[in-house]
Amino acid sequence: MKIRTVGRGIALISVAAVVFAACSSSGGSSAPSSAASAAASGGAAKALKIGFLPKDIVNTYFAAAKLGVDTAAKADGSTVIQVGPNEAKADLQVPFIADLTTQKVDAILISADGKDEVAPNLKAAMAAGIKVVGFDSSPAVGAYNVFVNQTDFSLIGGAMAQWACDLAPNCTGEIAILSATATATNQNSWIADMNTALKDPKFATLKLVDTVYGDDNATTSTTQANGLLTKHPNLKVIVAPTTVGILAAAQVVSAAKKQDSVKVTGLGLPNDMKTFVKDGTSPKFGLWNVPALGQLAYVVAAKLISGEIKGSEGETFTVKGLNGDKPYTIGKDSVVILGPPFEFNKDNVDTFNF
Ligand code: RAM
Repeated sequence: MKIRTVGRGIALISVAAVVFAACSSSGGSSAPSSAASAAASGGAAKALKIGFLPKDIVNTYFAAAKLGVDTAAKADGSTVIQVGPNEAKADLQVPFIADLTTQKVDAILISADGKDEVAPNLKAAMAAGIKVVGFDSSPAVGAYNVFVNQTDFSLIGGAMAQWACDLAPNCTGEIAILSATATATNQNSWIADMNTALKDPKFATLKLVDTVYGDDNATTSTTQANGLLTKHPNLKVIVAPTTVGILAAAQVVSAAKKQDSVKVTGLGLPNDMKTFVKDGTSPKFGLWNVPALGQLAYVVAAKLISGEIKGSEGETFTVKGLNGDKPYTIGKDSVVILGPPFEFNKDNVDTFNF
């Protein structure tokens, strides 16, 4: 393990190929303890009308992302209109895209429930002159101007394999995945990368016995977590690459007082998971700076609207307060990466507030 110190403390922890930032103030994304410090605007010349379309409007993860959008938009005098379904279903997102197009918003910020289902309507919005910025979960390539990815996908897959290894006794035994919806682009990429990572001989003693879907619904995720415990009595770790799934799994394991034999890891909101870090259910898990993700998505939209960027590979731009004020570069398929994610544990979880 390599530990590098930058900013105000231990910042970059490299575990094999996995780089996770803990408490970094100068890593890929700044680490404010609240959205308030994610204040840089898009520098828009005029007040903008921005449509914000999350996977669903119930999930608090998207409320955290919207904090960053709102803060940056406010600095520009822009308006943010949140619309979206009550359930994370792609077909339910489609009418909202059509509606935002009719409203002639300047940009749509979308986390897609399914990359292909939303593509025709997003393309129609783009044809009508609306800038489309995907964030969090990507629409199909060609159905957005820029996709703001929270972090390099393979970092998450590798990290989840490593956390499962760290939490299973002697890196040995059965593990299972509790995901979001079966069509989610982001979760599917992370799961694919985790499966690849698990082929490393160092994880040979871990056995992935199941992958189930809780649809980013608290009740379904709870049912699925209970189902995993019943179906796999020797299960050692539940890996949930979703803030809804990890919370449900942690609640189930903790309520059953099974945390000595089953651990929960994956991607979670620190505010949701503090209790479960402390009671031993989830000693480590990860995420990125969610308000900063929303902020970056807004700023990218504002820069597309002003013409400062076109969304082409190789373009660079800076956002005050993010990426250590260093330039972001638009990559292949018009993807911009926020920065390295954070690993949370008992030593740092209380310093985060989202
Ligand atoms: C859930 C959503 C979101 C994902 C996080 C980690 O809130 O599925 O898309 O990025 O988990």
